[in-house]
Amino acid sequence: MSHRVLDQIRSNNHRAISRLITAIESGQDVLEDEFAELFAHSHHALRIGFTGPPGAGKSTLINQCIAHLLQKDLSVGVVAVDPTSPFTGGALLGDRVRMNRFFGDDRVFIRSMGSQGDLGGLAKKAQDVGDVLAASGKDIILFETVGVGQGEHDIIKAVDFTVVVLVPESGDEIQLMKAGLIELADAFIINKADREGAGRLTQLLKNLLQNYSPKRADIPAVYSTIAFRNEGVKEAVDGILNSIRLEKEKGIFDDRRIKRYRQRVATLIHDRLLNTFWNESRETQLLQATQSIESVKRSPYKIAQELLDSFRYE
Ligand SMILES: Nc1nc2c(ncn2[C@@H]2O[C@H](COP(=O)(O)OP(=O)(O)OP(=O)(O)O)[C@@H](O)[C@H]2O)c(=O)[nH]1
Ligand SMILES: [Mg+2]
Repeated sequence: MSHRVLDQIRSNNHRAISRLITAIESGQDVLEDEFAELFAHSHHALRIGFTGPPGAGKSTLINQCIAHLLQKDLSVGVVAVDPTSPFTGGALLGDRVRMNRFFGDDRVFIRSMGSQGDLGGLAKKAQDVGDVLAASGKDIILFETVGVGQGEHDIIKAVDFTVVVLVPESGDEIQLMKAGLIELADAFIINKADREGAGRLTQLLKNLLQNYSPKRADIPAVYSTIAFRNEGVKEAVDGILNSIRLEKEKGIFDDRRIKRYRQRVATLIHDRLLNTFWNESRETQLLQATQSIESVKRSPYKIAQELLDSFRYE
């Protein structure tokens, strides 16, 4: 990334943004000094994550949210992460079709990312992409991800505010608890309120949140929407922005950012150490030490220690 590219990003040149994101996606390391410069211009942006089961209406909701945010004179970047898709570069056709009404609008930049089998890497890349969009001047960065596994949770943990989207068919109380969604959510949206069971789920969730004593000061709000008819979405957007404003006043917002920054540094160290550790020589050493069924009768701790003994991080 040259200074010219940085200038282009900062002046919201969507082609340059797109190219840089492609570089990040393909695993090219963005040079640290230049990333630092870019990062310095990314702090103003609010990062909001939307997670929930497949087909809950996350993309439809985000699509409507964009319009409401634009009306508030807020520009928007969207990072739609699909861990199940190997495609990259906006190849999620469904998302594209639904969101392309903003095509050509320089206040909106939408990008889909696939996993290529590497979920851990995806979380890191999605955060970097969010920073690029923030540096381009976008006020709000929306992340969409299917909330099912750990890797997706890693993505959602990197945001300032997490919205969990549920639908009447998302299931019962126990499933909600199991999926860890209660701990994750800063707000809930019950979408598909036109469907049977939506009222019951909303009530169930509200009761659950009242009784469940999370280690947090305020209980997450529960909004009800019919995304494809744009019903309730404006109220949800207003409510969420208001919650964020209150969290800022109380210092909760900053605390969360600090915690997440710390986590990000720890993850980078974890990844780098592992990458440095597994060089060719250690991979060979492991293969040689485990060539026969006899050899794997030794304690695995011993092999691990031998490998570690040869490791000094420089
Ligand atoms: N009945 C009903 N259908 C809806 C509503 N909102 C969205 N849908 C439909 O639900 C389907 C899935 O919507 P998406 O927005 O693609 O859902 P998603 O959560 O982004 O899906 P994935 O990204 O595949 O996980 C689409 O056919 C939408 O038209 C709603 O409020 N009520
Ligand atoms: Mg979607």
